[in-house]
This record gives sequence, C-alpha cells and structure tokens, in this order.
Amino acid sequence: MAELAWIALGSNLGDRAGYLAAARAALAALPDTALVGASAVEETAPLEGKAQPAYLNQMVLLETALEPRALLHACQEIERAAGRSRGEHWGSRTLDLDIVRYGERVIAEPDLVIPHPGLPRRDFWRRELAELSSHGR
Ligand code: A4P
Ligand code: MG
Repeated sequence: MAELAWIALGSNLGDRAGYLAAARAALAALPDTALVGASAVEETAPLEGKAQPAYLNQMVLLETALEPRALLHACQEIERAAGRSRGEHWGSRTLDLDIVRYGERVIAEPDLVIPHPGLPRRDFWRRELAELSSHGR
C-alpha cells in the first residue's frame, strides 16, 4: 500500500536549480511512486553559519510503495547521478536528499532516522511542510 513520504532537496554547488529539477524528475520516475506535491524553491543561508555558498531548498511529497530503506537507497542513487561526492560532513553539495517524514513511521537505525532529526532546527523545512499540508499530512 502506498504511503506519503516527504523528501527535502538541497543544493549549494553549480546549477542549483537544475539539480533540484533533475531530482524532482528522478523521484517522480521511481517505481511505484508518484510525485504529488512540491513546495516553492527557496534560497537559504547555510546552517550554523558555515562559510559556504547559499542553498536552494525545496520539499516534495511522494506517494510511494517503496519501503523507507529502498527509498533511501534510491535517493542516494539520485545524489550520485548528480555528481555528489561525499567528503566533508555538512560540506557543499550538488544535491542532498533527506527523508524528512515517512507516513507516521518512527525509525531509529544507525543509517536511517525518521522523522529526520534536523526537523526541529530547520525553519525552512517546517515552512515547506506547512506548504504541503493541503496534501493530507
Ligand atoms: N541518514 C539517516 N537518516 C536519514 C534520512 N532520514 N534521510 C543517513 C537521508 N539520510 C539519512 O548523509 C549521511 C547519512 O545520513 C547517510 O549515509 C544516511 O544513511 P549524507 O547525505 O551522506 O551526509 P550529509 O548530508 O553531509 O550529512 P547530513 O547529516 O545528512 O547533513 P544534512 O542534515 O543533510 O545537512 N544549510 C541550508 N541552508 N540548507 C541545507 O539544506 N544542508 C546541510 C546538510 C547543511 N547546511 C544546510 C543544508
Ligand atoms: Mg544528507
């Protein structure tokens, strides 16, 4: 059965808007998945005052039959396709995809935490979630 999943998109290197657009298209093309909503794209200052370029952020809402771990792997695959290299933690990136919420599920595993622990500290995520709330959150 399909569930709702909220995915945060972020980019602060290169063609930021292009990477977000490619991510939306790739998420919409996943098996057993439909993209049912997207927040506005917004420019945000780097968190914690890190000296790095500004981000473009956006949140999308999926309806998906992929389990959370399969969805995580799919997101990592899409990041790789965008030329993401994993170097410095919290470093600049062409594309970052985070699973913010997955239905009402609570998951606390070493490599998968849902809801995403950054949620309470990210005003822009909460704004974007509110923007998507008409889609039945
Ligand atoms: N992981 C655990 N839970 C999740 C989840 N719910 N969704 C694990 C996605 N991944 C999850 O992520 C590290 C590991 O998190 C993964 O291997 C996965 O198993 P990563 O993307 O490789 O590394 P990262 O992105 O450098 O670390 P992290 O902790 O994900 O950083 P964030 O939270 O993504 O922060 N400033 C602004 N303005 N806007 C931003 O979007 N983003 C960051 C990165 C920093 N500053 C920012 C922004
Ligand atoms: Mg990440």
